[in-house]
Amino acid sequence: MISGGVGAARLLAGMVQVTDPARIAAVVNVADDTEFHGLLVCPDLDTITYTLAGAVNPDTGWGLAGETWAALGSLRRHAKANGRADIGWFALGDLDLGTHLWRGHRLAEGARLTEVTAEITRTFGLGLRLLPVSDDAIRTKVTTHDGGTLTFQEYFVRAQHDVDVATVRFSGAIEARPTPEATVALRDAAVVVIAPSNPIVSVGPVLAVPGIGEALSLRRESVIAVSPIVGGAALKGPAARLMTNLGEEASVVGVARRYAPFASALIIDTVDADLAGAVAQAGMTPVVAPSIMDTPERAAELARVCLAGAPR
Ligand code: FO1
Repeated sequence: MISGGVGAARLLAGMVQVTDPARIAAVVNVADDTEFHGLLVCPDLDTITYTLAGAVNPDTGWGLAGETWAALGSLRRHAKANGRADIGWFALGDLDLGTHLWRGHRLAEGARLTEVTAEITRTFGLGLRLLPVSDDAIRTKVTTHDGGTLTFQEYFVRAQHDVDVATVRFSGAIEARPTPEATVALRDAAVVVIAPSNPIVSVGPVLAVPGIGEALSLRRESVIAVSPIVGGAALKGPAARLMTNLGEEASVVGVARRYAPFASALIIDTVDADLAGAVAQAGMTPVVAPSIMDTPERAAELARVCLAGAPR
């Protein structure tokens, strides 16, 4: 599954109910990743891990349930005393910090992000494979109309994505190489599912890695996508506003136009059934099915549609 954060985590939680987790590989976006205080934070990888482990903070969809904030409080005390409001705005909880300390330690030893991710999923007892699309650094950069450039987390968290975006680019994507594990997973999978993640800043950076977009186009008939846009809006996050900012239609039709080159079917929610014809016009086979995963059962049902729906 081509995966971002929360939407992918929900669908994967459905997938593991309907098929053997050992047969599932998630190829995950790494362009949200950001260095904080010398530690690499990987929000999409960690959100999926924590969600599938049943350990995610249910209120936020990221970080760990039952979190405490002692270390962050101490960091913010230093920042306040020394006039550094630019330090400490990204909330790292004490339990979550343990994950970043482990990852930072292992990366400093020379381990690949793919290896470290496998270790973290082992810690949390996950059965599926979580594969960063690349072990190289890819970083989403957003420019705003006043000419400012923001890292993804500055855009998403500090600005609360409440800004209009002029351009989105994935710094490092051109030079990045897909990992061997991700390449093999996308080659050998019976079906590739594009999760209901943000088409621009979650799916986009994965497909921007040289070789990934082409690999999907070659097997387009067995690639199926779940629209992250329902009734013209994103279920969570800035997808609709971003698409509009970039001149794309914030609808299932806009998603179909974006995904048609590398995916053959698009699952759209029942509220968008009247747009099925327009989705077909855009070059994708519409599959109408309930797409709002507000219960585990709904997630499992959508997972079944993905596994059955892909035209062979
Ligand atoms: N999202 C926020 O809105 N505020 C935060 O302080 C925050 C901290 C954070 C820490 C670790 C982590 O893995 C994710 C975190 N997120 C936070 C979510 C993060 O911005 C993700 O990039 C989004 O979920 C989009 O993928």
